[in-house]
Amino acid sequence: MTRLNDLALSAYGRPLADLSNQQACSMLQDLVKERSAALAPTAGKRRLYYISAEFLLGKLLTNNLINLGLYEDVKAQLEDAGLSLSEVEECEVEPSLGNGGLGRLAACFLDSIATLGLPGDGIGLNYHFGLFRQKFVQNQQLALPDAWLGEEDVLVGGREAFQVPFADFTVTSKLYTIDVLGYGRKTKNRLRLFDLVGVDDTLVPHDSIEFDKREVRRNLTLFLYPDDSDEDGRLLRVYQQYFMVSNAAQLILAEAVERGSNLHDLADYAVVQINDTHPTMVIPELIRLLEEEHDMAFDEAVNIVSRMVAYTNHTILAEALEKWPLAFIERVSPQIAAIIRKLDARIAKNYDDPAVQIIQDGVVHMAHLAIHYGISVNGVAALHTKILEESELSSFYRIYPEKFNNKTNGITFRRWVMGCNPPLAHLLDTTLGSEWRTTGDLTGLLDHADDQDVLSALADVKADAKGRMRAFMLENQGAHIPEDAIIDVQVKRIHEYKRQQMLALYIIWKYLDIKNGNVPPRPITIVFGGKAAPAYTIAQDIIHLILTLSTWIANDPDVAPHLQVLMVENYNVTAAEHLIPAADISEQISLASKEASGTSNMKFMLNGAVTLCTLDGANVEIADLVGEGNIYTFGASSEEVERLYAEGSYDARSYYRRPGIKLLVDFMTNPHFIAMGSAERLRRLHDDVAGKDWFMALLDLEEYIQVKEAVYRDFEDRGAWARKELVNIAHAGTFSSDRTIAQYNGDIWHLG
Ligand code: 26V
Repeated sequence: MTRLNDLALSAYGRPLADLSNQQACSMLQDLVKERSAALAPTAGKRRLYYISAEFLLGKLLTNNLINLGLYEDVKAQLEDAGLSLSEVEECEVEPSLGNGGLGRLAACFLDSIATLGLPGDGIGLNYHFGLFRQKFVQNQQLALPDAWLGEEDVLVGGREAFQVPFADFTVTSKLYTIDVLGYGRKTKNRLRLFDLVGVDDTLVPHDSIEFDKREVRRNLTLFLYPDDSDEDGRLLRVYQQYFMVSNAAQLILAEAVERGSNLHDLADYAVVQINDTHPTMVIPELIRLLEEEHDMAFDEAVNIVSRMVAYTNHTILAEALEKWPLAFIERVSPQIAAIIRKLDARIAKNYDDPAVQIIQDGVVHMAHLAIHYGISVNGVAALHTKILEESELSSFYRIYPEKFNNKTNGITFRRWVMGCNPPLAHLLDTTLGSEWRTTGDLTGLLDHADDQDVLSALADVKADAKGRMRAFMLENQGAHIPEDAIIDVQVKRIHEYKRQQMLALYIIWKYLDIKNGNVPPRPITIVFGGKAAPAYTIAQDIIHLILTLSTWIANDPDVAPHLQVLMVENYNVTAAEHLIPAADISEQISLASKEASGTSNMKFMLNGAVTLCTLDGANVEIADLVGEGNIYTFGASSEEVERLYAEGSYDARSYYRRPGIKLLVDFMTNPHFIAMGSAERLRRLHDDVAGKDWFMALLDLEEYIQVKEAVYRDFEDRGAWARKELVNIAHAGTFSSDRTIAQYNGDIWHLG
């Protein structure tokens, strides 16, 4: 392996020990670039294109070093020189190209596709200001532009790529490439990020994410999910989507031809996985290109494209199922609108069920387009797929039962244990040997479930992770976490269905209980993290409630020593890597049927947290694997919830009136508490929970409180708890994204 000291001397004219962290960071990034430049692209006739509006990559350095097999050596050499890899990595800026679970899943998938040696690239957009950077001001979320690209482009080497024809003008795209390395592989894949030639960063002020939405020729790739609360914003999203898929389609065709396709056999050369509906217009765009630029007959083009596109559904929430007025698509690309009309007419001719039409009342249902003209529809956990088949998409399931399949999500072990928890990876090596690193199989741990040495080593690993997390929280936001605190974590986008408000109500209960003299045996630290969509008022209100509770409790000397509430500012992949290894309890408390899968649940489990959950998404599979006693479940079942919605019989008011519940909900508007925050926000949230509670937090609240108390009690039996931790880790292998990707390939892609 390269002597880093020699590298330092030649790059900076001084020894490694004298480099700043920033210099060491750029030097290592250059080393990774050089090594990956030497790798050949993964070969194969049939290539996968994974198109996604989001890729939530996280920092790349550690992951790349792990995959190149350089990690241990680099770490040791840095340490010998008095440097630390984790401090060096702090100098890397985390790319801001994703939003939540769907985007992080795409990043884990790229890692696994490369690791399995499969030929497959990601395709997305290079957003200059990404999602947004979250700041807390006066206990409220402030959304700022995240200028992650910095002064100079982090992504060098972009090349002019394609012309994208919009209705009124044509733009030129630029293509950036991030190499995607597989673990221990000699080949690489790529993430291809398209940008707009002429994009103008100066449209965005420093202190706000507002900009002129109509300047499409200059704003197209500024933000991921620009505000869509007005028509200009919604139109901009359609522009972005068409820009993304037109580039993708042009790239796919050019590369297929390069590999020898005559385009009549295109489906043998390319398969497209569309990550939720955002890339659905790739279907009409491929058809358009085959017709217009390659003189193919419409029917043949439709036939070919319908054999090469597969769709993954990530949510059943009605508001997240994309529907665009045909008139918008018409304004962006009349050719695409015309093709969609023709595709719709075929369906209307063959099927009279109104539920399966593509265009309904002038609105295009993107998922319907993807299902009719694709080879596969998959959900992301067993329960989710069942709900798609039996209710949400049942009309489609009746027509095309063979298209439906489940692919339970997974996470890459390179980032979510080797990268974020090296002491745990080391313990797994010494206990099991290192095969788990490639097989993902951790079940051998079960043989050690009663081995006191292993259990106590596991306790040390957790203590170590807590130390790193406490340092992170201190450095990042000046929070002091007690050394022996239980760490109880809920990190995910802020949404009513995920029910952060229910955990907030528990906190109020616990606060009052401690006030009444019931002091817990050790301090409890409850940590939230997550961003709220800027236009989603109630989610902003929930953040405000959490932050106000945090201040309120910190200011109460009776309670503060026993209960602490923290919210991580600007929760992102880097923060997750610090929090997850330290967690004792993983909060997965969505209203049953609403969380398609969840993936943080898998990351927590892999790092030895015990799950407190409803039977929703992949929690169901986790519960089946670890068995009773190693997980805590509560709440209404998904069938009960679906029945309540179907009957319209859930009555929040009747729960609110119960004295125990009313006390907690009304705390939000008690005059002292409200004086500390925004009366408008707290009253609105109060009235929403008490009067509507669309995601039924009050339905499950009493049982949640009871079960949560049992969890804290059980935590005090340290031996029994360590065993639960071990059993959870032992079963996490099922959730390796290598397993998920092998299934996608076996059932849908057939690459190679
Ligand atoms: C939908 C929309 C629609 C409104 C505008 C912005 C926007 C952005 C994203 C989406 C789709 C979100 C879907 C999503 O992230 N689903 C999550 O996917 C994870 C990976 O499959 C899964 O684990 C989570 O349960 C699911 O919520």
